[in-house]
Amino acid sequence: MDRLEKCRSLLAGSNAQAMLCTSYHNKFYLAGLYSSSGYVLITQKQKYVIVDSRYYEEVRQNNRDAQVLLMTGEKTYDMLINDIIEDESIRTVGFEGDDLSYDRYMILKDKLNASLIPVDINPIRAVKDAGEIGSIREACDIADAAYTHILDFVRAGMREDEVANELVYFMKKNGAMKESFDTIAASGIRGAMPHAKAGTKRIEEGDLVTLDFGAKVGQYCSDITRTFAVGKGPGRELAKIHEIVSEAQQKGIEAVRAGMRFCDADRAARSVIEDAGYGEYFGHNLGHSLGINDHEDPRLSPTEQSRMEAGMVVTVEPGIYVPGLGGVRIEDDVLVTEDGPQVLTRSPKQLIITDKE
Ligand SMILES: [Mn+2]
Repeated sequence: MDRLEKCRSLLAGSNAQAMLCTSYHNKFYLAGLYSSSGYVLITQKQKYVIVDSRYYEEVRQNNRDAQVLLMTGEKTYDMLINDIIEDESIRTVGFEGDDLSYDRYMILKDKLNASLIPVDINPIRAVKDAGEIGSIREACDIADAAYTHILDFVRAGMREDEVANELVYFMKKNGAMKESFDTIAASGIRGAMPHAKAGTKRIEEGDLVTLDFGAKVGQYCSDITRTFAVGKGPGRELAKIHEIVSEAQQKGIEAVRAGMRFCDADRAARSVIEDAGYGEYFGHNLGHSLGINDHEDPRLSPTEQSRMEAGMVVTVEPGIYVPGLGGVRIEDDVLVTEDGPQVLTRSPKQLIITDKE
């Protein structure tokens, strides 16, 4: 099924006769439009892209299969949409409830001559096609190269944000359009905060450093985490924690396969951490789906009962975070196939100790 077919088939199971897309990710997915501005309207007959003059030419070139409509001061988007509503006798229009603000919803509700119904079309993006997987692979390769670079670059005495900025600069120099999200760099006891943004703390010799970062290629994200030691090895407990997280991550990856439930992968990894006595220090999900957004559904959570399908891309990222001591997380991006997991990020996962000089 192509993207429009997937969208229409999802609509057929809802009460909406057409779908009005407003989010960056779904407008990009359906029409190559990555912008806060503009609308993509999918009806059973036609795909419409409604943009102003800033986007018109580019959108027209990228959407030979669509009717591209120009909104202006005289012919506003609501007039254009109402014309379509009338032409195609549409009574109900779906909207993205998780994207449209309350204010914009109230305006649309007032202006459009159809009832508005919230419809979640994000599931159409869950299974990736070959082109999408190709972009994610490239994004993973760039992240891997950046990790190799940063292991060589980092020294005790540097600030976390200095390391994070170097990482982003390297990725951009090597083909990334941007970073997937704000880079997480947590050293020493800050490692106990799973999502600590890179700060001004200086990295000390013997600190464990957790870097969680990714590159975007063609709007598709990679998302990788590694935890390494700077200059000398960490204490015994943190070294042991690194081993436990490695083993949990391996078990989680092995449970990624078409037909498996997401919660079963979470369980496989979580059991390792619980059996080692650190269950209370692993407070987040095992992972999430990955695509145009860094965090997509379905999640690899303890409660997600749905099953993985070939072509989905997920992260596997267990961690242990001990307040006052530090933390370890290891994350890979994994393609779900019928035959099992295909790990797309390939950076080494053993506990690396960087050079002193
Ligand atoms: Mn992640």
